[in-house]
Amino acid sequence: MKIDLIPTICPYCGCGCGLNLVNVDGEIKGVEPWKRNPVNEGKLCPKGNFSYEFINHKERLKTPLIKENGQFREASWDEALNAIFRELKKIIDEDPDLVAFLSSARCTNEDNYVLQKFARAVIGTNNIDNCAALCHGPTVSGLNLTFGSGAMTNSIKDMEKADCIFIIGSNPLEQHPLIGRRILKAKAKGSKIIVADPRYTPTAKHADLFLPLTPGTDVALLNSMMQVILKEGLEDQDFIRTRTRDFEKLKKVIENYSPDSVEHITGISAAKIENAALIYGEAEKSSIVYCLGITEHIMGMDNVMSLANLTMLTGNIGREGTGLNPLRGQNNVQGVCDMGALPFLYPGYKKYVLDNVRADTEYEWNCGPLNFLPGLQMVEILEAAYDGRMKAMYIMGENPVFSEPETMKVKESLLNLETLIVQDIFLTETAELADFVLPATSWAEKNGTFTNTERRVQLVRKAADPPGQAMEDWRIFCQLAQVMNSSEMFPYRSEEDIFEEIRSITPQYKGITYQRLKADGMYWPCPDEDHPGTPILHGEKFATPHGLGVFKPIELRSLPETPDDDYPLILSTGRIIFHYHNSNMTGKSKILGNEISKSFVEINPKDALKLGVSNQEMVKIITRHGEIETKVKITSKITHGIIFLPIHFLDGKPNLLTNSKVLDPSTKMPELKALAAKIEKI
Ligand SMILES: Nc1nc2c(c(=O)[nH]1)N[C@H]1C(S)=C(S)[C@@H](COP(=O)(O)OP(=O)(O)OC[C@H]3O[C@@H](n4cnc5c(=O)[nH]c(N)nc54)[C@H](O)[C@@H]3O)O[C@H]1N2
Ligand SMILES: Nc1nc2c(c(=O)[nH]1)N[C@H]1C(S)=C(S)[C@@H](COP(=O)(O)OP(=O)(O)OC[C@H]3O[C@@H](n4cnc5c(=O)[nH]c(N)nc54)[C@H](O)[C@@H]3O)O[C@H]1N2
Ligand code: SF4
Ligand SMILES: [Mo]
Repeated sequence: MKIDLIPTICPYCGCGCGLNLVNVDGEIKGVEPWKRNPVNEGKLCPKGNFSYEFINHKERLKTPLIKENGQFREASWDEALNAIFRELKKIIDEDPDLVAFLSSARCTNEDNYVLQKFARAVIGTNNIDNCAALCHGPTVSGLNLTFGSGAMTNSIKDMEKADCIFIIGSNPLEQHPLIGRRILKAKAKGSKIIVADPRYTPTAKHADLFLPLTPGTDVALLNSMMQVILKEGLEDQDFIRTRTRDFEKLKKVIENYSPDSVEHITGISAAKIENAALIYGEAEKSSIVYCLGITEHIMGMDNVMSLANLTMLTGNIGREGTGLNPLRGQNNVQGVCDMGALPFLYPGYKKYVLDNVRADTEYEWNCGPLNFLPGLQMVEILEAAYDGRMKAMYIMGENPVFSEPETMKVKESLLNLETLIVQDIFLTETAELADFVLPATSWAEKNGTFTNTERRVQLVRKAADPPGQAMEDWRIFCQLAQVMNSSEMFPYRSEEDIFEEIRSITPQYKGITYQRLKADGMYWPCPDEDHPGTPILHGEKFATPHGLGVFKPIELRSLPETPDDDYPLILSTGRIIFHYHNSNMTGKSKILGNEISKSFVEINPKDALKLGVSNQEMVKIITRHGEIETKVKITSKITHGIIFLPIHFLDGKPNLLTNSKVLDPSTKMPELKALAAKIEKI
């Protein structure tokens, strides 16, 4: 028996925990701790512990598939890639912007870099987006306007140094468990924990102060906390004067948000708001942690900028133990954005509307003139497909049928395309609609890098051979480029070759090499090979063009739907610890499945009594957009008037209930955390 331990990175959440895959006689059989990995110090959450179980699953895609007369048949790579080329060629000849790409936060930096280069240089379109659009899009836009950069400002380890951690719209004990562990370590050292969430989550249990706020009212809470901070003289006047601008504009707006006046809006007593402001404002080092409870609203960007205001008002940025920390969701969602798999930006967030940026890239890539027309965002791509303005989509490692709002409309949009190509490791609900399905290697079968939520770039290492003919994502694009007579632009022999090109055109990655990553990974920005990397951002100046942080006066906007007589409840959708998105990977683990594998809805006992429903009873959840059936779970952990549906289960698909028509105008974020709903007995 031959046993190998291969150190690599967990394929699920943005914590980016290190683990060892155990290869026994050529097959992955388990996971062992990687004790010196600086992110997780050998500890893993249940998903990481059982992350190996789906790798050898019999449902893995093993050969390319071509749909004929509504049925898939197996095909060789040669046949599939040539057929894809013929289909795409017809469309590109008409207009390259009739083709769109979805890139993947589950894939490596190398995969994503090659996808966006293929889309831009071979196809000729900027229609490239990824799931960040449904996740931290408001973070990227909101922090760009205030700080000049949309990334987490401090490191995970650094949280242990905070005197106060304010967790708002985030449940790290379940969704980022190894960050949750750091928060508990900070608490053990004396840090005060504040949690603002409509649910008494496993994270909230550890709070010194819990604020059970009404969904969508965060701006009122934050403005009011800022009013108290100013009244008590807890603002950092030096910081405001030397490091920021537009403070007067902020001051004017927050005057209208006294704790008394927002009590009935937020559902939190004035005394608690004052207490939260004092704890956050008086601490020497206060850190903010936030996630989708802040961003996944149509006013998500307002929420983000309001948090940036609070951070700057108290000077809690640029130092150890402070900062504004959006916990990025997917294992490589930071990286997919860094790689420029975005409709408006090139690798390194370079603005391609600038002629010199395009000219430099044309030189680097040795390609003809690059398209300067702005690309479409994810929801716009689907809308265009629905209206017949998009003819082909190439989807790598995304499952929009499950994850985008309004499932039925998403399906119609995809079916409306002339050509749909899906590259995945399983035949997902999206892949089932495709004309071509291409089998990719999973994280365990590829080399490359992931960039975790704290901007740490880490090596992913191949631990086994892929099943059947499955191929690395980047290699599939190289082969397609060869069929399309563009192979000279993709001369890569290895992932390291691709990384060398990434660092030559992505300033943040310039000083990072595979060699340097071998120890503990490295934080970007890293401008040269002697630079140690940057765990804390905005130390001396912000990343805005003038170097100053910008205060944004934010007024509370109301949700697109508020409860009324017909739909008296607020429906929130979210996550639990054991499963990941539609469970297509975690659901293949027997052990995680034993924990839970069926849909349920959390209801407060008072609401249950009023509705006359009992525990475990099947009910209908109905919104103005659709309905599903699921099982009742009565719990006092959820606030009266709110119901919570986990997004993970195929027997209770969350996006049959959501709406894609009302979006935030600038970030195109739909409302995923607060919809008017009712519950009916069946
Ligand atoms: N186990 C597990 N972990 C995951 C994932 C997974 O599927 N499963 N997915 C990963 C991904 S992609 C992401 S983006 C992250 C998401 O991580 P989180 O954002 O932490 O997860 P959610 O459960 O979606 O929502 C977080 C919290 O926001 C609260 N909330 C809802 N509305 C509001 C509001 O208006 N205001 C406030 N203050 N709070 C509100 C909810 O009650 C919930 O507790 O998790 C990552 N980690
Ligand atoms: N109602 C509601 N909807 C939501 C949310 C919510 O809270 N509520 N959350 C939103 C958020 S935050 C997110 S991030 C999105 C997630 O939405 P998606 O990104 O669509 O979700 P995933 O299931 O992570 O999709 C990833 C796909 O990649 C495949 N895959 C995994 N590894 C590889 C690989 O190496 N190569 C290839 N080619 N494929 C691979 C998986 O099999 C899977 O099908 O969902 C969003 N949708
Ligand atoms: S915390 Fe996230 S990265 Fe770490 S083991 Fe769990 S799912 Fe994997
Ligand atoms: Mo996400």
